[in-house]
Amino acid sequence: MKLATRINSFFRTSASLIDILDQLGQIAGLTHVDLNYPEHFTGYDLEDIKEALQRNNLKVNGLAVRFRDPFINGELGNADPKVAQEAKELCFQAVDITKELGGSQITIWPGYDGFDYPFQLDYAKAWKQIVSALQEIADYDPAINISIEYKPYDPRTFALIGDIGTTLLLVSDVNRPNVGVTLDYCHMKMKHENPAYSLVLAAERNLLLGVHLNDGYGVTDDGLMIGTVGLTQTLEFLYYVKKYRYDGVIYFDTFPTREEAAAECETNIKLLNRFMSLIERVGMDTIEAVVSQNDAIAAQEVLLKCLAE
Ligand SMILES: [Mn+2]
Repeated sequence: MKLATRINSFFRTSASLIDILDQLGQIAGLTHVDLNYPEHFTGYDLEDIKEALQRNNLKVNGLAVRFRDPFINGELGNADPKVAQEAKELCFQAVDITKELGGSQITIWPGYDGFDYPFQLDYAKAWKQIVSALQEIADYDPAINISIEYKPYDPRTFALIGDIGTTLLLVSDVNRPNVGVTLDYCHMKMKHENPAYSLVLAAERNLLLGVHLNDGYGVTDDGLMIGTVGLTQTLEFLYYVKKYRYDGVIYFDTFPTREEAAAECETNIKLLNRFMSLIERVGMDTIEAVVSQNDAIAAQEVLLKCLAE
């Protein structure tokens, strides 16, 4: 499995990205990193980052574009053409650096493209503007994938791109082969989606480019360790990760605000390995046979088998 973890979790106790890369290199099982652009690059020489990645045997999955203050009223869909252009430029730069670092994709979470009040936003105009911006970003370098990570709210009351259906509609409107979807478990729970179903909708269309695992209670983006709250839903989600042979990176998007970040990451890896071996022990065919019955009682066979001694 290709695994990555959230770098910002380590900034609580480490001031330097290079130190953090050295710490990540010590965690058995971690293979990739996702870097935030521009924040993780500010004050560093790209060559130093490359060197730290190499000596720690870490590959770059891609860059996550982080939109800050100037974009709080919208990014690609901002009504001010100058701000919208700056948002695009940020994505172009992220594509360039991703390529330079040997990564394959940028992740765009359009967290500020949304609204808080009725009559605040011209929905059709913003939508069309986002579609055309994503087309430009996708065409800028067709070798780099563009993955859209949706989240239903926070920081906006309503995100424009807030659920699996809307995201797939967006990807369909953008209509470029290098545009797809990143699924974040907590974001799906916030929208009351069942994560496995969202995965199937994306994977059936061959659009699954990223998986962010974490857990939470569904109201906010809790970023808890994986499977700790929604064990059965996580197992179902991972069953489909295997079934569709998703071979991209699994990224632990967790927020160890009190916990030691390396130990927290190692626990996520242990949990994931255990969940995957449970699924193997029960058997993909057995699970498929259970699912084909469309029977609530029969469905518990999977859980019972997982819990069997
Ligand atoms: Mn995420």
